Amino acid sequence: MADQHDRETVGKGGETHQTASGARPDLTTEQGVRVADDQNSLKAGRRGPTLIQDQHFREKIFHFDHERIPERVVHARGYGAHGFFETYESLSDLTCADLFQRGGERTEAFVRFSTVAGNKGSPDLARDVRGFAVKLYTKEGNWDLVGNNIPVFFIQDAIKFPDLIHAAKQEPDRGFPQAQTAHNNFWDFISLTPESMHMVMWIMSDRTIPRSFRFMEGFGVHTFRLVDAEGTSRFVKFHWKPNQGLQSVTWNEAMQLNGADPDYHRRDLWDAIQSGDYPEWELGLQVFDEDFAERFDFDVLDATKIIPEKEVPVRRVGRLVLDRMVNNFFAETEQVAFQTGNVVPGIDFTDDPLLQGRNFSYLDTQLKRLGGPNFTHIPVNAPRCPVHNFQHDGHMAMRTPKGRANYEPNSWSGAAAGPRETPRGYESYPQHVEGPKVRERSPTFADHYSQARQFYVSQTQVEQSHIVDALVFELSKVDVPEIRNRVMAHLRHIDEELTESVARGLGMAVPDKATPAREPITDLPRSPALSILENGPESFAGRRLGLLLTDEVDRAKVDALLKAAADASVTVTVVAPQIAGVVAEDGTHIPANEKIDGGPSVLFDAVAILASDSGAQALAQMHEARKWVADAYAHGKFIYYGEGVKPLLDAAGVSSARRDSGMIPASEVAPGDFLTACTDLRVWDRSA
Ligand code: HDE
Repeated sequence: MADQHDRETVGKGGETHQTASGARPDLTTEQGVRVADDQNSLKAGRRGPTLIQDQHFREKIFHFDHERIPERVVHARGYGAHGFFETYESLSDLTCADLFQRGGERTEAFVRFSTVAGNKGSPDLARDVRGFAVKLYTKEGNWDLVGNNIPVFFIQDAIKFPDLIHAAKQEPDRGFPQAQTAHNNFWDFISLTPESMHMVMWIMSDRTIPRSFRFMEGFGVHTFRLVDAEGTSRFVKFHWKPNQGLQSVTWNEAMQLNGADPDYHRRDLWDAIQSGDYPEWELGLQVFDEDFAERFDFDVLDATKIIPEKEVPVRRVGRLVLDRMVNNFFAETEQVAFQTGNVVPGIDFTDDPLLQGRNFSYLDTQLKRLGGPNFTHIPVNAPRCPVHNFQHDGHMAMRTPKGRANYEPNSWSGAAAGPRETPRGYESYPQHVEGPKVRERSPTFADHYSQARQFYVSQTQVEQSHIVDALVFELSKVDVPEIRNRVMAHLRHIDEELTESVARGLGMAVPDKATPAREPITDLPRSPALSILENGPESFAGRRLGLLLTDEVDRAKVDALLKAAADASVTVTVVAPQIAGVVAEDGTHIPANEKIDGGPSVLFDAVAILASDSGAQALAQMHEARKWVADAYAHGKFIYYGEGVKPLLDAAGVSSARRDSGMIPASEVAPGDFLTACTDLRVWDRSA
C-alpha cells in the first residue's frame, strides 16, 4: 500500500478519531470502503484510457479540486496556536463576565496572528499591521477580542474600510505590488485622509516589522464597556503586554528576511512552542468612567486615538499562555472565524462607528469564506459550553437535533410551556440613545495630528530616525510628486524637523502646511509606553544565536558557549560552510543546522564565530561568510568572536578601529557574560 502518514479516519458517528497509536490505518474511501491500490488508476489495459468507473480515483480528485476556500479579504496570512487565559484575581467589582470572577481560573484560548494586506502566501516580514485575534472559550460562551498590534486605526468610520483596503492591496489593473504599502494608491488615499496620520506614524515605526509574534503587544483598539452584576457600566481599553518584551527588526533585515525565510514568524512561533518555551502576554485594562471620557482631550469613541498610559494606567489582570500548536493548519487556523460581535455577559460595545461596522462585517464575511451559516459547528469555532437554539438546517449542518420542537415558544421542550426566562442571559447595557439620522462625522473626531505628534516625540532618537527612513523609502516608491507633497503637508503638523528630514531624503522642498480640520495640541507629554526600545526584554532568553563554526574549531569553546546558551534559555543555530557540519580539533563531529548561505545572519538576534586559524582564513575568502559578518555588524548585532577570527572580521570590513562594545572577544569575556550583554539586543550607534 501507498506510503501514507498516520491519517485520521472518519468513524461511524461522524467524529474523527486517531487509530490506536502506532498502527497505520487502512486507507479507505470516504464511504469507508478499503482501498486496494491508491497509486494506479483503473485503466482499460496497462497503457489504455482511465475508466470513469474508478470511483476511488474520481473521489480523490474531486476532493482535491475543492480543497481551497476563499482567503480572508484582509488578514489572509495568519498563524494560530492554542493556549489558555488565567485570571489573576476576581474582577467582580468591574464586570460580571464569568471568566473574570475567580482568581486562578483558566479559560481555553485560541489566537491567530496575521498580516493585513498580503495574500495567503505573502512573506511574514512585510511592513504591515499584525492582527492579534483572541478567542476565549468561556463557560458563558465565546468572547472574541479581535485586535491588532497597534492601538489605533487608519479611519474613524467603517464605511471607509473598503477604500482603505482597496488602496493598500495590489493595484487593480496590474495585480501588484504584493504585501506592501509602498505604492501610489496607498499613499494617494492616505494623503487625502488626514485622520490616518496617527496610524501612519505607527506603521512607519518598527511596530510593523516585529521580530516575531512573541515580541509584540496587542490592543483591542476600540473603547468597550465592562458591566458589573448591578448593571453599572465602565469604559475599558484592552491591552496584551508580552512578557518577552518588545522587539522589532530593522527594515534592511526585513527585506532580507523575506527572501531568506518568508515563514520567519511562523517558524519562530512553531519552534518556541514545540520546544516548550511558551510565549505569554498579560491582559491589561485601562478602565475609566464617563467623567474621564468628558474631560479627555479626545473622543473615546474615535479609534484613531489612544488613552496615554500616564492618564489611565494599565491594570494587569491575567495572563495568556500559548502552549500548543494546532494539529491541522486548515481545520483550525484557516477555519477559525472571529467576530467582534461575540461578547459574553459583562462585556459590551460602545458606539465607536468602527466597532459598530465591524460587528456587521465579521459575521457576514464568514458566509463567503466558510460557505454557510453552520461554521459555528466547526470544532475550533464551537463554544465549549452547551448550545441550544432553533437555528437549524443549512449547508453542512453538523448537529443532529432531536425531538419535535423547532420553534419558540413551544410546549414540547419541557413542563413549563411559554417563553423561557434565562438567568444571566446576555443583556445589552441600556444606554440611552436618541438623535436625528445624519451622515456626519462628530466634530469631536476632528483633531488628526496631536496624538501623531505625541507618538513621534515619545520615540527614542533611533526610532525617530527609523520613522524618517521608512517614510523616505515608502514615498520614494510613489512616482507622483504631488502625492509626496500632500503627505509632507500633513507631516508638518506633526513635527517640522521630521518633515524637513523626509524632504531632504526625497530631495524635495518642504511644501505648505495642509489645512487642518482642527489646530493640533502641540504640548502633549511624551509617553514612554509608546516606544519599543524603552520596553525591551529583561534578558536574552527566548532569542536565537547564530553560531558560525569551521573545521578544527576548539570543541571545548563550542561546548562552553552551547552550555551557557542552554542555561540562558537561548536557542542556538549552528551554521557551517557545509550542512554536514564540522570536525573539531579533537576529531569530534559537530552537526550543522544550516549551510552558511541558507542561514544568513539576519535570521539571528546575535551571532558568534568560533573558528580555527585556517578555517577563518577560508571563510574570509567566501562572499557569504563576509556578508554574514558585515550584515550582523551593520544591523547593530552583538558579535562574539574567538581567537583567530580576525582575518574574517577584517575581510568583512570590521577592522580593529570599528570594534565597539558590541564586538565581544571570546578571549576576554565568558560566554554567559556575552549572552547577558545581548539583552540590549543592538548597538544602535554603530554606523553601518
Ligand atoms: Fe478587521 N476584518 N475590519 N480589523 N480584522 C477581518 O474578518 C473589518 C479592523 C482584524 O485572524 C475580516 O474573518 C472592518 C480593526 C483581525 O481571522 C473582516 C473594519 C482591527 C482580523 C474585517 C476592520 C481589525 C480581521 C476578514 C473597519 C483591530 C483577522 C476576515 C471597521 C482592532 C481575524 C474575517 C482572523 C479580519 C472587517 C478594522 C482586526 C472582513 C469592516 C480596527 C485581527 O470581517
